[in-house]
Amino acid sequence: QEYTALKLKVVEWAPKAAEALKGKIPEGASVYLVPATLRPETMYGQTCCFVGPALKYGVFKASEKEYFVITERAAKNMAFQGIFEKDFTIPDKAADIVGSDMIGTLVDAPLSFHGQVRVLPMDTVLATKGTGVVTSVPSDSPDDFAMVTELAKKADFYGIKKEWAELEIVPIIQTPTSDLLAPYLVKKLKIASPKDAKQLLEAKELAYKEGFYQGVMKVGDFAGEKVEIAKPKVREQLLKAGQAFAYSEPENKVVSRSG
Ligand code: ZZB
Repeated sequence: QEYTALKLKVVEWAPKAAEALKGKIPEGASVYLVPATLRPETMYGQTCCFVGPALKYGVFKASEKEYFVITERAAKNMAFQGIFEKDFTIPDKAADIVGSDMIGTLVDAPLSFHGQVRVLPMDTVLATKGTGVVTSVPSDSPDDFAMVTELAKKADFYGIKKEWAELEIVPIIQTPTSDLLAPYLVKKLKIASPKDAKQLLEAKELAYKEGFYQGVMKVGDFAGEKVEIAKPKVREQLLKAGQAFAYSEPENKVVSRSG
């Protein structure tokens, strides 16, 4: 899988994260949460950034001035792919941090209408995929819409401020059925919560297909162009601006030793 890894610069740490990182990051360095996405053309619609509250992350040194918050597994893959400045075989880790400590952190979200968004919890984030950090686009990702709906409903339970989960969901892609495809599908398939895994998987597949083959951009520099055409262009813009980089996921193949 070829992902676009997006750099969400930390603007303000949640108190527990600030405590955990105290004295561990050099003065003047920037720290980024780095979600891996397959949908760079949807970045206009980012409303928050998800981490797994129980997942362990590292703050890895990418260069003298830049640190990435990702899983250890992703850091090893990135080191192997030559993404870090030095060719660390074992990536240089400045600190450990658990997802729950980052909830509430404010980050810059490149291209997003909202400019800055909060880090919020999502229990279904997999440690075994991407970077373990997920950028949330509730307009076009059914999983994300189901999760932000749940978070807004039960803000106290999740220990967040309700308004962090209630950023406006702006339409960014028009398809034959809707310009808010994820909310449309969540309603249509009667998805009540992030626990409806089976229907969410179906909704995700439908959203990918319809968005990619029949979607037209409503916003951004490529408004009016088909998603198929705009996707690589938005990606290139992000890469050129230094706001993202290519990250590929090794295939989960079983290697036979018997030859
Ligand atoms: C933004 C986005 C916008 C995404 C969208 C999807 C959609 P997939 O589809 O299963 O192959 N993702 C990335 N890493 C993780 C993780 N560790 N755990 C859980 N989810 C993860 O995986 C690729 C997508 O799954 C990624 O692309 C990311 O969400 C999420 F409008 O980024 B995406 C219809 C989907 N739309």
